[in-house]
Amino acid sequence: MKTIFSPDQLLHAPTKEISDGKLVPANEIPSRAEIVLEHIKKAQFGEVLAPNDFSLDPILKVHDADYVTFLLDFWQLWLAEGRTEEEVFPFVWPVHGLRHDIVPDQIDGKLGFYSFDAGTPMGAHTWTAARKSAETALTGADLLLSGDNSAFALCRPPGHHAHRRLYGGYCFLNNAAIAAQHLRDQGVGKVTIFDVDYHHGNGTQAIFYDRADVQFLSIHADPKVEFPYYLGHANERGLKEGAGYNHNYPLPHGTSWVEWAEAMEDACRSIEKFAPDVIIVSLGMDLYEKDPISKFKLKTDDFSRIGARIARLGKPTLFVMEGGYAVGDLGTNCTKALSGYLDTVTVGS
Ligand code: OKP
Ligand code: ZN
Repeated sequence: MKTIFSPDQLLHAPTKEISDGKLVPANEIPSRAEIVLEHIKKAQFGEVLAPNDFSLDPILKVHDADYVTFLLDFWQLWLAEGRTEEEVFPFVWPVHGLRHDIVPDQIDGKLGFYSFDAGTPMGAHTWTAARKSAETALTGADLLLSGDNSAFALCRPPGHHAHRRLYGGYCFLNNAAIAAQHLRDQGVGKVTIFDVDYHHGNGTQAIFYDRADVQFLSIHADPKVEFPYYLGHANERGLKEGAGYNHNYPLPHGTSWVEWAEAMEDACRSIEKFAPDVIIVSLGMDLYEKDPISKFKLKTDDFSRIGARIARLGKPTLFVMEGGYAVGDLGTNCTKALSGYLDTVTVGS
C-alpha cells in the first residue's frame, strides 16, 4: 500500500482554536501528519509518494467556485483590509432567518458566510495546505484507477466536515468527497464512503445526500451531545434519488469496541448490499480512548479490527485520513488500522 503526502500540508499551522466557548491550544496541528508519516515509513507498507499536480477542476466538481475563490484569495483580502493577526476566526453567521443570498464584501462578513464554526482558524498558507491535502486524496484515487488495490492518502488538514461552500471542524476542502467524485468522473460506477471518524461527516453527507451513485455511511458520537451537532441523526437517509443511500450510526459518549463493532457490522451489510466498485474510508483515529477531544473508548488494537473488517469487504480501498488528536499514539493507531487491513486483505496487493 502506497502512502501519499506533501510537506506543503504542514504549512497550515494554527496555534489556537475556539472550542467549548473559549480560546484553547489548537488540536489540528502539523505534528499529527509528521508522526503518522514517521510510523508509516517504519512500517514499510510501501512507497511514500508526493501528490501529483491537478488543475482546480476536480475540486470545483465538489465545491462552488465562489467558495474556492474565497479560500484562495482570503489572505490577500485580509491583508488588503489592513489586518495583521496571523490566524483568523469568523464570529458572525447568517443563521436561520437572515439572508443567504448576498455575499458580504467585508472580510469578517465573508468569513462567517463561508463557515459554520469558530473553531477553524485560517492563515496565510491555509489554502496551499488544503489544496495539497485534496491533491493527496486525488493521487490516491488515481493509484486505484491504475490498478493498486489500496492506498493511504495522508490528508491534513482533514476534509469530512467541509460542505460545498462551507468550511469548519478543521476542514476546508472535502478530500474524501473530491476523491469519490474524481473516481466517478473517471468511470467508476459506484463509490462508498465509509466514515469511521468520531465526528459525523456532515460535509460528505450533505455533498452526496441526493445521489445514489455515492453511498455514505458514518459511525460517530450522537450529534445531540457532540460536534458538529446539527447533522448526523439516524433518520437522515438521503433525498430524491439518494433516498436510502445515507446511513448514520450515532452512538453515545463512552462507546467502546463491542457497541461500535455492532454498528460497523450493520454498516458493512449495507455496503455489501450496495456492492460498490471502490470504498473510500474516512479514517479518523479520534475514536481512541485517550483522544483529548473525544469520548469513545476504543483501544489501539481495535484499530486493527477495523482495518481487518474493511479488508473483508474485498473492494479496492482508499484510506483518507481525517481526525485523531492524541498525537503521541496517533502514528501507532493509524498504522494499526492499515496493517489490520493489509494482513487480512486477500485480493490484489
Ligand atoms: C474534526 B474531525 C467540542 C470541540 C469541537 C471541533 C472538532 C472538529 C473535529 N468539544 N471542535 O472530525 O476530527
Ligand atoms: Zn473527528
